[in-house]
Amino acid sequence: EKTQPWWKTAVVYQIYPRSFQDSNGDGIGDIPGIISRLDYLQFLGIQAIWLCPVYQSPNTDNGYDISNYEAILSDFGTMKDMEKLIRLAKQKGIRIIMDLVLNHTSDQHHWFVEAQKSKENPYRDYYVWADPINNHAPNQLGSIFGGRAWKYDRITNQYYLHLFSEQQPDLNWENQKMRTKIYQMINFWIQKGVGGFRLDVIDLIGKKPLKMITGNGPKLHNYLKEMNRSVFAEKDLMTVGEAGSATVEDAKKYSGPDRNELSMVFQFEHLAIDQQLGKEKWDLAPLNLEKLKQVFVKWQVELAGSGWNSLFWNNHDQPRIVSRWGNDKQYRVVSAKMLAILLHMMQGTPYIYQGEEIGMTNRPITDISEADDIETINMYQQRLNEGYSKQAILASINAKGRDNARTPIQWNDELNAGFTTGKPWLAVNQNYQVINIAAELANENSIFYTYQKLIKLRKSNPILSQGNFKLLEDTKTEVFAYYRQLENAKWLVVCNFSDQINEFNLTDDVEKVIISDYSDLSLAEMGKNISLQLRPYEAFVVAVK
Ligand code: TEU
Ligand code: CA
Repeated sequence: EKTQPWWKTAVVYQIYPRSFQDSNGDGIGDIPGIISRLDYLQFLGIQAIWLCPVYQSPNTDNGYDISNYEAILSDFGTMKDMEKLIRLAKQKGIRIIMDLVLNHTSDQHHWFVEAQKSKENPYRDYYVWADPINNHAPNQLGSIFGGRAWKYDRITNQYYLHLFSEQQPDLNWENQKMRTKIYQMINFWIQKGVGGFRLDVIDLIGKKPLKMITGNGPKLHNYLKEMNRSVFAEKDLMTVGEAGSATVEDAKKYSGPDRNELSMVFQFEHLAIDQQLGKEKWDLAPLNLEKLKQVFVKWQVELAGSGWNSLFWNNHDQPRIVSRWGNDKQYRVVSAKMLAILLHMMQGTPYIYQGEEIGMTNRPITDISEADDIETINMYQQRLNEGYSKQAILASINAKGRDNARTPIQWNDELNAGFTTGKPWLAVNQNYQVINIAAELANENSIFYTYQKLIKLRKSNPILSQGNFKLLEDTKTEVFAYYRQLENAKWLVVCNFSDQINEFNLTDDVEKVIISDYSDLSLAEMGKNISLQLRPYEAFVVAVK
């Protein structure tokens, strides 16, 4: 049997550097801080780190506004520190996946500083410009961070495109010279020995803004094929594109084995289920479990053999999953484990967002002054203007705001949770004395050890990376159960996605327990054809005949 690429049995750990570990007391996490925690990550067992942007940036969007792709932000350290991180991580079997923001730069990037000077400037066409129409913006296109996506530039009497903030002008991918510069930059990082790339909002680079097309534009896949030929081909890299617009059919194009584009994409269909249809993420709706099952089943079944899934509950843009769909009060530990088991038994490459492995929770705020994120702050202002009450807006922010996942990592129960000796850039969650890594490591039944075990299982059981997936249809809605099967091996995954007891009829012959979230689950009770009373958030995986 042909060997699989390394990333098909890997688990990736996402680091938001600003909040991971501060090493010098300035309250900002940094690269030396990450280096000091590599032993912890090795103990967890992950094979790669997706490192959110560490490049030079004025930080209007915490690094997603890059002013120099080939320099490290001084808050985070130096290029020497970065090289050291790549080298020391590699020695521990951990590859570094860099975050590439290719849809836009910072307005302080020298390309944009030049481009703004005149219509004749050689960098002008690196960005997207349009003439006014009747003294107004060329069209109604909106920015993802609120307001119009067009900013008027007085010097040249034109508008430039910014699909995110005004300080994030969009690059013009139609420009061959710009693309070549980008490929050179990517090669710069490949030569430093990185293990791959996460490509920020890659589905937007084929945009046709005058036609109101943003995601999935006509030349998108041509650009990706060109990029692959120019930089990724024949190298042992993992590439994951963030593609909020991706359907299953799109994902096959991005990640199909013969397409020569990317290894996989992040799609967001499963994370859009708790928002009102056709509205924004702030417009909350309860989780519909039937829908969640349908979405997972569709992606699992349809990408099998013709693409590759990424599996994630969390990232730096999403609220904490244990607060979102688990129960962070009465059943925090067991619901966090259930969510982990449910996801990690599927086919694809799982991602763990920092702090998820210890069940970190959302951080509620009572006043907008406690918010840091540009998306949150813009939305607050916009909705106030539209007449929403403060209370309603804060409820949305506490449920969905990006700061929820960005609070510092809780290492121990000491000052500032061991994150910094100074004043943290964003307040530490007040529950750090109960929820912290030191406590997790000291408790053999902790969430941490469930994640550690899940990572090991994926590494050593081809059924997880290669087996097929089949939902059990005849269960209660609250019970999410499926089979994985590879040749003679068959695993049954059963998850009670509820704080109530739910019945499950076990019809298979159980051979052994692979993993469970209640430590007292006993094989002896698991006879064939018995009706099990699943406890709140109970989850187990068993090998069956
Ligand atoms: O996010 C893409 C994106 O569209 C997000 O703004 C997303 O819609 C939102 O956070 C969910 O509510 C990527 C990065 O992950 C994000 O941090 C950046 O702000 C954004 O691109 C711009 O670079
Ligand atoms: Ca620091």
